[in-house]
Amino acid sequence: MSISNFSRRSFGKAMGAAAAVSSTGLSSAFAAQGESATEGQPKENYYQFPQDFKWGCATAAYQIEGGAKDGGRGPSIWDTFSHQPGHVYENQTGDVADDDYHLYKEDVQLLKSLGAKIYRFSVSWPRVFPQGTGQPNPQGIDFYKRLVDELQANGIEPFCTLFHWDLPQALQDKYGGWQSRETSKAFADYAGYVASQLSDKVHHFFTMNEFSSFIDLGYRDGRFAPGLKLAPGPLNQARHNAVLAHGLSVQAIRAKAQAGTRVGVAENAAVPVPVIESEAHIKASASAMRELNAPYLTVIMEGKYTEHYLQSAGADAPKFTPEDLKVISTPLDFVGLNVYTPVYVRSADSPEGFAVVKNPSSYPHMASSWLDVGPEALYWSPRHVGEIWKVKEMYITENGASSADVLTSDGQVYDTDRLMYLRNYLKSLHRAVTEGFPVRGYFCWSLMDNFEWADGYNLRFGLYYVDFKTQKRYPKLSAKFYKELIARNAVV
Ligand code: GBH
Repeated sequence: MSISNFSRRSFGKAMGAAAAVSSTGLSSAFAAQGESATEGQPKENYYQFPQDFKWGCATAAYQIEGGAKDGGRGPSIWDTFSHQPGHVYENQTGDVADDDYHLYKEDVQLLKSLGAKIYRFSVSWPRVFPQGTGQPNPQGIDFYKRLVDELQANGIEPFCTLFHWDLPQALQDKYGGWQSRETSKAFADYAGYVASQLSDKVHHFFTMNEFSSFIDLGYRDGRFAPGLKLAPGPLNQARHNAVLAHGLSVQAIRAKAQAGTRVGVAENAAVPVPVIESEAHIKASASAMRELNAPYLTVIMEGKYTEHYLQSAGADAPKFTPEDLKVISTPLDFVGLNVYTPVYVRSADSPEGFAVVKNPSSYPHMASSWLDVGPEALYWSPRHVGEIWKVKEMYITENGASSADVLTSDGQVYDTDRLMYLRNYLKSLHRAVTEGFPVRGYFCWSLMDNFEWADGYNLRFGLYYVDFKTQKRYPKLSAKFYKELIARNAVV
């Protein structure tokens, strides 16, 4: 769209108050008060971040790599699941995705062009161990070594996630995947191996991404791979095996990696936002934080399942030993938080002291129907984690939005809704950082459009638009926004 397509009125709006007042002849009145010095210029950066704050992007292996059969890669449960009809939008698969397995150098240039200083990618377990265990595949680990070298050569610090849902199919077949603690042990071996191979250059590892997504959606609702609908007992055991795998892998990474390697987790903890910022509702939201995350982040942080979780599970509670709980709560160097949407909470007279407030049907959401817009989530997530568990280092490991992006004939994407989303969420993050909650960096989800799990290629989360027929990438308006934001280290 060119400027001439704007009406005079919308142009004024787009340019902000400074242009609007000058067009109505009021600027001289403001000039008398000494306020015209920045007319037509960006105002000072009110939402300035600390100097050492790091900005970057996140992706995940199965969502971008493609190369499903290249370099000796074995099948993952997502290959199997997406190839069975009826699971993914239009039966699409990650066979090719963004073809990043071949185009990774080009994709590193996309990061560089944004000015990104950090990049969070994930390693495909079946690329490195095609059968999940046993002999590593040298070609598999070599791909990640080349990626890490390329990032380093371009001044981008790699942050590595070890599990973003692409479990080797062999472990699903042999053990029922996360239904067995054999898978937990296999994960620790794999994690230790990758850390031994990459920790000369990768100093930050995330064990797992979003327990509730791959367990609750994969083993309870059947919407994600492996598509199971387990009863509550086996489901709670799978949850336990997943956090146990996390803990075992923290220990394996520390045992096998170079000294100084830092380890954390990347979790989409439910984010209770108090309906009103009054004492009663804030206290309720803090209780909700512990209870709504009981099987995952709470047990990792506290080394205990909450009474309420165990009681309400009754006979279906997971079976575990005291030693398990110690392993699960092995101290971490940092916590990664994936933040998309809030859970509104109010105080209540119930024993737990809180109630979840369901949003009305008019509540606004992004292109993904689940993605309710609630910028405060990016304030309350680090605040709860900082206040309740005294975590000393945090990263926002994912935050971003889907939009019904349209590529114009001249190669532009005007994703104003994504800008609206990011701008407001980042103002909330700024508030958290300003109040001293130790968030050290932010990874936007995602660098580029990719395989959005059950939604296939139908929903786009990228800063870069991808034409999946040609594999050409185009910077959206949001990429330009993010670049400006990174350059000024402030919300713009
Ligand atoms: C993240 O999950 C993932 O880590 C990332 O891979 C993904 O691309 C990104 O979000 C965007 O979705 O279909 O109604 O059952 C965010 C948490 C959990 C939100 C699963 C969507 C499915 C809702 N997601 N959930 S539904």
